[in-house]
Amino acid sequence: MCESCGCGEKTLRVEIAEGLLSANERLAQRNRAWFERLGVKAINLVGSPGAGKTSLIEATVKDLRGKRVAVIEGDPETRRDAERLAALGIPVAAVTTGGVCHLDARMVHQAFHDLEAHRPDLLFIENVGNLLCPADFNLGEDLTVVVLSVTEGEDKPEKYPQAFRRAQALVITKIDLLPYVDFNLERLIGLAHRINPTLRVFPLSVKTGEGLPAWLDFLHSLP
Ligand SMILES: Nc1nc2c(ncn2[C@@H]2O[C@H](COP(=O)(O)OP(=O)(O)OP(=O)(O)O)[C@@H](O)[C@H]2O)c(=O)[nH]1
Ligand SMILES: [Mg+2]
Repeated sequence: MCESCGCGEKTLRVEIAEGLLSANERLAQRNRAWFERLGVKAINLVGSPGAGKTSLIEATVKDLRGKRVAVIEGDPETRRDAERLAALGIPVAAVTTGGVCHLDARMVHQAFHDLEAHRPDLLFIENVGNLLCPADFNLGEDLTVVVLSVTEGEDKPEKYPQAFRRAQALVITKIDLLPYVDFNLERLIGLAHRINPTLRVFPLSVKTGEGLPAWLDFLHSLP
């Protein structure tokens, strides 16, 4: 309740937010059932702007053998990342959120209508670049993967715990830059595991290819 005038504004805002989240949750469950019916593994990539999400998808698609891949590409503005990926010849559905800081289950649902006919085995969903809002919105994915680059600092699990809590895997990108930045890989992994002890961790570089095989093996091993 707003303390100065008693208008109830805060209560109303909380009720609207809770209503939106539960509507999202219902649609996320429908997405999940849809993906399961088609045998699609949906992977929600969450990370800061420039963490290397699109580059990771590009490198994965180039090296992943024997799997049909499709991508839902979320961006606040422009279709640039979607065009980068479409250039690799994979089906891509672009979602331009118009400044909204996360994808939601409805956006993913609508986008997947354009991809369903391709019958992908893996569906990458590149969320809008940030570590905060996407953590609150279930999309119906099988896996959430946090993508964090070594240029961002190793304190991120403590600052954005919800994203790390939700995730099943952490991809640490740009390890080719480790000699040039103050970044303690072990400390990051320790902090991430303190929040989520079962988190699988994949340090890698798409520039040198180091670490990519372990990530690809992980994708191949998904049930
Ligand atoms: N050195 C190095 N640079 C990388 C690596 N991965 C990505 N980059 C660079 O990092 C920059 C950002 O990469 P993107 O893949 O566009 O990042 P993103 O997370 O998709 O960014 P947004 O979609 O804007 O949120 C690009 O200049 C990439 O070339 C890496 O492993 N090593
Ligand atoms: Mg991108």
